[in-house]
Amino acid sequence: LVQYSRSIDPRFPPYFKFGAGTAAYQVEGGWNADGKGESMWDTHLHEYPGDIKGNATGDVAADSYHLWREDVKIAAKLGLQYYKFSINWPRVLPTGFTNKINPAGVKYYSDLIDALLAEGIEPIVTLYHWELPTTILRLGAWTNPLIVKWFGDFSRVIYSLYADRVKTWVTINEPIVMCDFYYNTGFYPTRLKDPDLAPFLCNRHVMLAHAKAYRIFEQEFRPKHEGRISIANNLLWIEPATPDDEELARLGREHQWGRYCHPIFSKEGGWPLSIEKLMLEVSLKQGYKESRLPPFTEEEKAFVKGTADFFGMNHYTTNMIRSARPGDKPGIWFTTGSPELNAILESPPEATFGATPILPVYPKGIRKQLSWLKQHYGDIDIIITENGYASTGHQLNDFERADFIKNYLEQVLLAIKVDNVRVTGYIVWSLIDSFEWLDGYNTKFGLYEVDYDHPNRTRTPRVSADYYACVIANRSLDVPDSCYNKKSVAR
Ligand code: GBH
Repeated sequence: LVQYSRSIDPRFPPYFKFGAGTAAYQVEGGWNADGKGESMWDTHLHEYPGDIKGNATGDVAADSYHLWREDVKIAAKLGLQYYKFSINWPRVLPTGFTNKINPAGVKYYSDLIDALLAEGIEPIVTLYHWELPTTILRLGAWTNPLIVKWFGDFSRVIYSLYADRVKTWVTINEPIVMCDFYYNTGFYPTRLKDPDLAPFLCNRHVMLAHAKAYRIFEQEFRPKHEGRISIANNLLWIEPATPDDEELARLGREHQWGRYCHPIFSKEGGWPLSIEKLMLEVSLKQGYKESRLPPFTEEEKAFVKGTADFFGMNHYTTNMIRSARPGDKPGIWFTTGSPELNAILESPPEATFGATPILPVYPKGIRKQLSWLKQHYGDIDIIITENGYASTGHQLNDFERADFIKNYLEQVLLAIKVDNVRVTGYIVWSLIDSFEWLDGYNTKFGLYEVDYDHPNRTRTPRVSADYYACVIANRSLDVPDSCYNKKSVAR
């Protein structure tokens, strides 16, 4: 592990807060415990076990439904200021709708929130990290416009239960994954491969559902409770592969995350104009009579615009973009390219890799990303709601993860101190090893290892946990060597 290079003042500003996160399906288990309904992940993995590496499911996962006290203990030991977790929608509303509320689910999150607050840790609650009730999956999931109302109703229930104690909310996690990625591959619980229409219907409904949840808070809860709300977008930083690809990179960014940010954060609202234009042209060429990216009415634009009190940024990686050459297949938008832009995405040549080939490690990208946000959306507070490193195997000596955190945080400090970007928080993905979607339990992101072969799901700190605890305690990247001592490897 290389010591911090002292290229800038290594101390974090006093307002900056450190955290770590998890998501309900990835850690909770207790899939049918105490009156919980099914989410689309429960149903999908029971119907198609072979879809996931090692036939893994989240039925038990890290068993945080029962072991949450340990998670709180770990969070306190690390000295976290934020713990970000998500609500499992059908754990609270077993039918997906508000006709039935599950008292055990209500109590679970209530106890967790109280325990965090008792340790001086602020909860950041994500309303939706892909735990869609199966009832709503059957009704068309995010392609059904009624989801806007249903998500609003769900949000109201959650605020009424916890807004007295929770002060920071994220409505929806990474809509680009559940819209663009799910519907372009068909591997995910929606099991629908429909690249032409579904991603864009989903995109539109997500924007409106987010805004609905925001407006409900604003009108019904803000008078009584303080609170900040935003959405957490996955921002893949895109660099031009050659000087000729500058314009393509601009379009790529607007296509990649502009569609999920511009309607909320831009001055004018609505879709990014360049993408609105492009999607109309492409759609007409394909014989459609209108754009596959359905336009917003002026009223809808105004409804969505400004519905965020901070910017929630999940950032993992950077890609290079270039025009497709003859023979290239501009595959799936978000990971390999875009048919609409006739473009290919590739890893930066200098990148290094953890265990996930689609997440090249490229720390400089995060600084560029942060500057881009300031330039385009103004001086809004930014919380880095996810950033983390993938490893495999039983590995407590994860110096690479500690390095990853240090190198990304160094770029964040440069953004704060040199570029004057208002970054106010940083949340490591993730607190503990969890169910990594299609990768099952092979890919690990945890500061703490979870022993998935043991019924107790024993949690053990990795070197990165000790390192991160030191950074938090010192509020600086300049930490003593003793902060990353070698672990004795248990197995
Ligand atoms: C985040 O997504 C998610 O918010 C979080 O839940 C997830 O655990 C974390 O990143 C790490 O992936 O295995 O074929 O499903 C970031 C985007 C989406 C990129 C899932 C990796 C895995 C491909 N990630 N994707 S697959």
